[in-house]
Amino acid sequence: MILSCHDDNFFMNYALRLAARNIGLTGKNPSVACVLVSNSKIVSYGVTGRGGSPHAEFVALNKIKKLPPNTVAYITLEPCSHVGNNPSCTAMLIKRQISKVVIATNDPNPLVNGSGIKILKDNGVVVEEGVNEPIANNIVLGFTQTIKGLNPEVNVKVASYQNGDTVSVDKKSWITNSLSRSYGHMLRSNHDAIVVGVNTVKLDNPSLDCRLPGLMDRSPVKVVIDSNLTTPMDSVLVKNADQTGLIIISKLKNNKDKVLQYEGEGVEVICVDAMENGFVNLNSALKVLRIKGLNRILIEGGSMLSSSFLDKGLVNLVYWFIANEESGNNKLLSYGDRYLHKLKKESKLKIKDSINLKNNKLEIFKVI
Ligand code: AOF
Ligand code: ZN
Repeated sequence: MILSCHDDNFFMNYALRLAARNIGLTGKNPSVACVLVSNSKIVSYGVTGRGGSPHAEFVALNKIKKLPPNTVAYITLEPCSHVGNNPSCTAMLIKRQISKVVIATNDPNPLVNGSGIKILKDNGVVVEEGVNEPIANNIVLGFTQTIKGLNPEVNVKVASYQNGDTVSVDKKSWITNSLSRSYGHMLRSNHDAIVVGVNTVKLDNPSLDCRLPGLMDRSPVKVVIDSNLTTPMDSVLVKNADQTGLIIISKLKNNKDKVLQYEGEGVEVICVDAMENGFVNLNSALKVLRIKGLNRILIEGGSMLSSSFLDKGLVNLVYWFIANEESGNNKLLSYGDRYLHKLKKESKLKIKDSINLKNNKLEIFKVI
């Protein structure tokens, strides 16, 4: 049976939703999903596993011993054609006599890059490309950037009062509601690393964990940008470093004793070069994170650090949570706060999505 175009969209959408579930869980490998369909019915499905193995196609094909004739595979990324840590998915699809493969987007990995599609076609498999491609591209954006040697995907999280004043880092009590905070934790779960500045550690002493029920094991690596190595030894991040991982990125300096002290607590200290203003070079920091296989980075503050990343043109998306409270009008905005507002005013932040979170709102902006 030949499935219609309508079916292609439907099943690919289902596959894309599955792939989205494992974002932040698959290491430097992208999260991919494969849905096997026969007679308009799903007969199996798979998503890339934790740490990037097994591949989605392997999971889907291994769940079912005998495939019905004319099975169609809906795959969110072109199947791999090489043997790496995992066997070639293209070879597996051919061996299992899949009749048609519908693909959302091509694999930018130079080891694949169209060869998966070519091999399938050469072996008589019908291939349909580009179905719901923009959604798939968003899911694999961090991977696409890093495989090309570019910086990881960098997203910034900000919270502000209704009148636009950004929540200052010294504000201990929450102004956003619990739904906004849950969404914030969900963002933590689908990024590979959370980055904060050392001042946020000193003022808030955060744990930066994902505390959503069922997703607690998805807490990403924590990173502190700390030019002068002053992260407090008794901070929650340092105390938990052994279990949850902590990287401190500092500028080049001879402070071996301090480094050894942090390392004794299970912290990894990495030194990079400094910018003219004496702070850590953020481009170099991102390069270090890319080399460590961290493809999606969430900047959680403070506003100075976020605005520095924005100023250098390093940010992909801004997640802006808006509370239902007004701030007092005597609040002075920090430089970082003012910079964020300036970008918004100058239309450098293009609205991509707006989500209602009870009496709060989340606006997602693409940085242009
Ligand atoms: C797929 N299905 O689920 C994923 C793919 O070292 P390996 O063997 O794991 O290969 C890694 C590459 O495979 C990765 O860079 C990307 O090109 C592709 N990812 N391919 O067929 C999957 N995650
Ligand atoms: Zn594969």
